[in-house]
Amino acid sequence: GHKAGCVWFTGLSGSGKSTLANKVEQELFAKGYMTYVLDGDNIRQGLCKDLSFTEEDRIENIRRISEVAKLMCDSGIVVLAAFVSPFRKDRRLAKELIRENFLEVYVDAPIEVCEQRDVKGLYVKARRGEISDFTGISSPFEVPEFPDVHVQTNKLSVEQSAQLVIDKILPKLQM
Ligand code: GGZ
Repeated sequence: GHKAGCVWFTGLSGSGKSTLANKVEQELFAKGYMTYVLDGDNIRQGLCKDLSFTEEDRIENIRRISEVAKLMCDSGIVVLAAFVSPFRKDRRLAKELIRENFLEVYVDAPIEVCEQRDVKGLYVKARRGEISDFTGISSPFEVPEFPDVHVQTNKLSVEQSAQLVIDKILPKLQM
């Protein structure tokens, strides 16, 4: 049977994490895998709605998500987790907890590009000081040192980016 795993997407707001996670999910689902995308949209309104964007709350956010992702992996699902997850230590803890078929994907776009995209208008607000602790502006992002996949979303199409991820995760799921 198919194996489970977790692809963990990390990057700035607007770097393309959720878009890429959804594309990868489509591809894996088409191959018969059970898949699920976890992202801010389904986590921060429910499980983590009590949490803000302070360092402390982001740590707790990622901790809870890691525990959920682990349970989902145990049940046979390939979890696509798309969170800013700005701290190296928390990404390492996620990896150590989940263990099985864990892949770290650095979804990389220069902040200028993310800011120009400004899909949700959050960068404008952050620049005006209307949002505090905004990643890349008033809160740090620790660039992954050794990601399993480094995707430059301003240079590749979504399809090309997804292919890079698929090429790395499929062999693990098939082992
Ligand atoms: C970063 C923020 C913030 C602040 C709201 N900093 O582009 P988005 O909108 O859809 O993704 C961002 C999302 C980040 O939530 P995460 O749970 O992924 O963050 S973390 O892993 O750091 O816990 C952004 C929106 O929420 N958002 N305020 N201050 N992103």
